[in-house]
Amino acid sequence: ARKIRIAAAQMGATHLKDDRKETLDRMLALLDDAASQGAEVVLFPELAFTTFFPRHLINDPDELSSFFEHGGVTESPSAKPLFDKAREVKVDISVGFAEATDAGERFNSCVYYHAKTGSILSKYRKVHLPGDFEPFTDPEATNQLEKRYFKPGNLGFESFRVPELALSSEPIFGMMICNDRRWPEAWRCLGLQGVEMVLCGYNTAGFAPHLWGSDAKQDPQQAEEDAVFHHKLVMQSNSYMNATFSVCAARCGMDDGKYSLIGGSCIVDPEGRIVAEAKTKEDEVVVADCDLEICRAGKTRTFDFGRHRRTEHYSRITDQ
Ligand code: CDT
Repeated sequence: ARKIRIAAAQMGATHLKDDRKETLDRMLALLDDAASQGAEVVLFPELAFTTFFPRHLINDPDELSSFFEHGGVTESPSAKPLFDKAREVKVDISVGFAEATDAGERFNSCVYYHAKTGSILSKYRKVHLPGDFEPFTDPEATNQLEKRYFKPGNLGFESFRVPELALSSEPIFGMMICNDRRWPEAWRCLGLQGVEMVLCGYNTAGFAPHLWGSDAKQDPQQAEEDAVFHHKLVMQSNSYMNATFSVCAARCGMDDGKYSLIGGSCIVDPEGRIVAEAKTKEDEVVVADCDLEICRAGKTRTFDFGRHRRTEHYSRITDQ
């Protein structure tokens, strides 16, 4: 057995004007909770330290800057206590944040932080940025201005090994962020590296007819049900098709009394089954024991890529 106890730290409503210290305190409490349940790795959501600010048009540069971590996330005063706590409780964390580089670039990023060595093992920058550069003209529409605030990620989909986890051999991890989970190419890039555990934090609007754009989704309740269905569909199917576990952590709930984000944080096994999932749309820790050994069946049989893929027919995927 190569067992890992993994946790998704789901975060409920986080409002635009919430004090960042309060949000950070919630994250510290979630980490304590997960640690007390014996979790070895805890995944936090996309852009976990603030509200989902890309829904707002923010023209004031100082205000916009206040949502970003500057000078390296582990040293940024508004994020550092989380990494310090991870070291203290000896639990690895993966967390999403808005990254401002010294060169003035901005990305929607996440890191995997190795508690034992106090170092970042891997960083990922979101590749698939949904939404638009310009806000909608309809004042009722919910914006998704990720193309305005972030550059597309430039680090690719790189798997990485985590030392001293899972006993007999080091597990292979990969990370993606929110909208990436809807793109099979992202999963396949990790799958081709033999990934055994995919981490994905997200903020998914429950009702955003201008974004999802289908008549069937005009009813907010139906729209949210569909959004949860599609979320689970992509997590379960892509985990199965790449013979990997996956963990996803939501920022969810009703932000500012009017922006609904779906819950549905869960842990999926390589057969595509949900083995643990959130019961609320609030701060909640979801924990599961994952035996990475069971990835082997899919990787050596149905999805033995070396034996069964026919790459001569796949060139359209990258040529177009
Ligand atoms: N944050 C993020 O990437 N959200 C997207 C919304 C898509 S457009 C409503 C998602 O794929 O969940």
